[in-house]
Order: sequence, then C-alpha cells, then structure tokens
Amino acid sequence: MKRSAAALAHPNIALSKYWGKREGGGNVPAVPSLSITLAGLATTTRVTFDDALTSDALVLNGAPASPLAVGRVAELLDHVREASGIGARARVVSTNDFPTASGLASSASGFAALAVAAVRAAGLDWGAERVADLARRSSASASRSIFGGFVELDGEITRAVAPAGHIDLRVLVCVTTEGAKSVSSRDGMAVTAAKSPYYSAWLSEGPRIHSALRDALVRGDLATTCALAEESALAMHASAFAAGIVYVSGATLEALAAVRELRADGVMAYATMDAGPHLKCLVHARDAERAKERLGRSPGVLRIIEAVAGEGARPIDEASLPESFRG
Ligand code: 2P0
Repeated sequence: MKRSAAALAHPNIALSKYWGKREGGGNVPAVPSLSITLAGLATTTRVTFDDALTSDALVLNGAPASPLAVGRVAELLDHVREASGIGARARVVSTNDFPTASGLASSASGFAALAVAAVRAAGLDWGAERVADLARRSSASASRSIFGGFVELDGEITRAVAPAGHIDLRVLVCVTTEGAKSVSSRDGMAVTAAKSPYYSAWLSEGPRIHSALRDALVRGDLATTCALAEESALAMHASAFAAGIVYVSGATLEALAAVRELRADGVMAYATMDAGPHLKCLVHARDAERAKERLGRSPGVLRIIEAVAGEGARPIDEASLPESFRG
C-alpha cells in the first residue's frame, strides 16, 4: 500500500538570530529568534510511504542524497511513523528552485516542506504548531518556515508574529560565492558554545535584542527593527568569531561597508549575515533599487536576489508535480 502527499515551503532569514542550543537534547534553541519567511524561492517535497520499501530513500535536486542527509530525513519520518502507527519506509523527492549555495538556508525550507508532506501523507490531523515542533527537532530554523510573514521561535514554541504585508521590507541577498559553506550551523554553534569566551554574553544579549526587535516589529517601526537585526547578527558573529568560527569573507565586509555608506547617505539600509559569507541587506521597498545599485558595485558580490515576505509551508496538489516526483 502507498500513501503520499506533497508540500511547498519557503526559506526564512532570521532578523534576531538563533545561535546555540539548550542543554538536555531535543534541539531546543538557547535563545529566541524572529525571522521573515521569504516569497518566491521554494522547496517542493513529495513523501510516499510504501510497504514495498526496505529503507527510507531521498532524492535531492535530482540525485540520490548522502547517507547523512538520508539519516536526518529518516529521523523526522520516525517521529511521524511513531505518531501514526505507520510502519512503512518512505521515498522522499525534494527539489529547490533556488541554488543551494545561494546563502538561503535550504535546510529550513527543506525540513519545513518534509514535515508538512510527511504529516499529511501519514493522515495525521495536526495543527501548524505541532508540525512546526516536528520540523524544529530536525532543524530549528525550519520550524519558522512553517508560518508565513514574521515568525518567532521561542524555546519549543513557534508562532506567527505579523503577516507578510505588515512592513514594507525587502531583503537583498548578496551572493558572494557559489561554493558550499565550510562549517555547518550545527557544528559552528557547538564550537561557539564550547570555546567562545563571549558565548555567555551572547546568551544574555541575544534575548534582549530579540525582545526589543519583536516590539519594534509589532509597532511597525521598520528602521528600529532593521537596526536591531544588524545588532543581533554582529553579536552572534562576534561570539562565533572568538571561538575561531569565521563565516564572513572579505566580500562580506566590503558589502557591510557599502551598507554603512548607504546609511551615511540617508538610506535606511542594514545588514545581516548567517552561517556563510553572503550578506543580506535589509531595506525599505522604496530604497531597494538604490541599494541594489550600490551593493552590485561592491567587490565580490556576484549577484543579488531581491526577496519579500511570503507565506508559510503548505500542502500542494500532487497532480501538479512533474514526472520527476513520481516513481
Ligand atoms: C538562524 N542560523 O536563526 C541562525 C542564524 C544561521 C545563523 O542556520 O542545528 O540550520 O539544524 O537546528 O536551524 C540556524 O541553524 O541549525 C541557522 P540546527 P539550523 O537562522
């Protein structure tokens, strides 16, 4: 017997950052975070539980995935099997319509789409909070992609804070390399927690910045929200830096200088960076063209992807999928 479902999810970018995990397991973040779910870019995933399979299988962007990736997917599927009583292994086919090395976390949209598709394929009637909790266990940032607009992850709880149209924010992703990142977020945060003399400072600063940012966002204060986002990113990177974890490159710092130049010229532009060298410029929609022009001239910026807030992860009609998702 076969049971299948498909889902689509968008990546998200944290304005206040998650960096570090609580002790005790369960992949619970040590600090709260708040992100923007992006429109336009998407992961599409189909899950088929099939009694004929002897093990879980994963095809990622058209090719069989590594054993490590299959293991992480199998872990999420195990939670779904346990909750539903389904014993069958599953075939998972997943495709990103954006380049994996674009600096947009594909694990966030990937595990969000997987969670929605797996829960539906298993026939479980779960609300978004429960699906987000399932996604969080595999990759904490993925829980935020379950919801649209502006989304908070606080401990084990993920919730929508404001809808996509709440503020007129544009995110300019300045792609600085086409290669994969050198240290995963998971490893980077573990090393930071173990070795950084500033990790304890991050654990007290992160939540303070987060709560001020959340308040600014809720009252629609775009400038303060973006200023605090830059503060959060720099504090996170400073704590990692002190443990020898360096995600920025020369191109990132050149782009950061360009963002500050824009600001000196009166443009409300701020920067954020994640576990890789790509800088994301946060800017009001009216200044997006001017910021793109300036950042496009920054040495090492290969191209710029302009993104706006979008919807949360959702089931899609399997009949609309191309042939490559069948089998
Ligand atoms: C975030 N980042 O809040 C932070 C800020 C990057 C920097 O990639 O170990 O991939 O799977 O829970 O969700 C979050 O790391 O880490 C992340 P795991 P995840 O977006």
